[in-house]
Amino acid sequence: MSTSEIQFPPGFLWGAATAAYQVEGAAAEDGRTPSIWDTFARVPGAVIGGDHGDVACDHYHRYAADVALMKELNLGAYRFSVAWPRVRPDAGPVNAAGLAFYDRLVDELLANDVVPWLTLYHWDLPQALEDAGGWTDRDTAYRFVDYALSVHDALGDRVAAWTTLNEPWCSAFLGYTGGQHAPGRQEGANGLVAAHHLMLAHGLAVQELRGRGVGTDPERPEAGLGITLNFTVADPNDPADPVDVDAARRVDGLFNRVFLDPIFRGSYPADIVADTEAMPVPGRGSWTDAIQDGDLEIISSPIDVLGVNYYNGNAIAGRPHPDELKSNENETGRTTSTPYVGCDDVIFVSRGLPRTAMDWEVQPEGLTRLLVRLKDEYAVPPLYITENGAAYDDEISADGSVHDPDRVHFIDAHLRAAHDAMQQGVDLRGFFQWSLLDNYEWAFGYTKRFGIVHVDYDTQVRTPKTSARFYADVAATGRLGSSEG
Ligand code: GBH
Repeated sequence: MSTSEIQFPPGFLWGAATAAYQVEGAAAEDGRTPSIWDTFARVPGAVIGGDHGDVACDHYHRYAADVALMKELNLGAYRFSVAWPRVRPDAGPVNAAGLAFYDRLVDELLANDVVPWLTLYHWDLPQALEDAGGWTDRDTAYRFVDYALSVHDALGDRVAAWTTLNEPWCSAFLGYTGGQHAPGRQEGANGLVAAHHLMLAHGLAVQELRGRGVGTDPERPEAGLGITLNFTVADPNDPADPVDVDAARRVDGLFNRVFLDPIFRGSYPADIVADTEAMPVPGRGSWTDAIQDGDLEIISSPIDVLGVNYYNGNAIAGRPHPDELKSNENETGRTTSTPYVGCDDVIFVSRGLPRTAMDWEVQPEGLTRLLVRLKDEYAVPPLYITENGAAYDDEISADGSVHDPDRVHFIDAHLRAAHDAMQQGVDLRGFFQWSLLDNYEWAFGYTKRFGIVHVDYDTQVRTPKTSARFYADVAATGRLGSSEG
């Protein structure tokens, strides 16, 4: 296949992303208390190797060198998250020592001309709040706003880009329905209650931060309020088979539309409500009882940017496949449930595409279709790809370099797919690699390497991979070269 030369527009934002629990370490320092991930990582069988984030990439202590590396790689922006249990330990009063880390980080970024792109919540709920019910408790949404405002008090003068939540799908459905992620609860439709409270937290924070002027300064065009959602592209395995078509509809509804519709249309998707309304939920008649008057107005408060995380799509089949359904046991022997509420009959069918080390199919054209769909079906604000990337089994070679041609190819193909969408009228403003560094890959611990920079977890030495050099070049020029082959 030959490819042509591509030029991204001037001002396109090139960045890389991380998340607090995945890179910071310093788990008990300066007053930080446990989050649900500190707890979950210690549940036998929950995480491969029992890995936890106590040290991770030690970014808490090495942030200055890491920012220097970003600069060296020509990155224009760094997407990071703030750890709620540093800022409000045990969900209590503000902890100045914890906030001070982000103060130092933001100053270092600004001194190096790297735009700080701040996410308030990337899955590390204070354990104290989970003990009080977690995201299935409505009060957690109000506690999130208190926390968000304390972060804004400290950083609002210097940070322009504010993301409320990263991937509420994972928090709600891997956390409370499937049990693959913290807090590891497997409570069926209670995941929809968690999703609603996450959406409420988002909307309330948007209103409060907007009230403080976030996203209203014309001098800061990169500024704004947003949320990052993760998406899938759910294709029926056999488009002529109504069973597969219906399975794909349900997965699309429970992954994409259950967040897009309340945010951009002010309502939950009727088909998903109809499918799930009668399902039992602990302590409530229906998950929809969690929706109070006015909630959807709050949730649909206007935002300035939508962050898009895309990794892969799936071919979806709907008839029961008992053999495959048994495979809900993970590598560590802990049994989990499907995160798709009521979808025990649904399986993902291999299309024979190349796969990453996560076993996810590599499907760049899915990104084009996703972006065009967002433009066509929803009144979306400007889009940023806030995560895209791949894990591969990288190895340090004898000369100390890390050659990762598969990742270079992955990045190249997805940038071309994003550019295709722009040619079709999508207002895409930037792209963040997941991830800057190899890091703690949640239930997979340190076994999966997503970084464009290799991390040696014994020495904490960072080694930019071939893909980092490739991406640095794109970031400097906005250009992808032509190739034959
Ligand atoms: C993101 O989650 C996270 O924000 C980030 O912290 C994480 O490190 C990164 O991605 C890599 O995992 O059903 O086999 O088709 C992404 C989570 C990835 C969850 C794709 C659903 C579908 C896999 N999503 N996944 S499959």
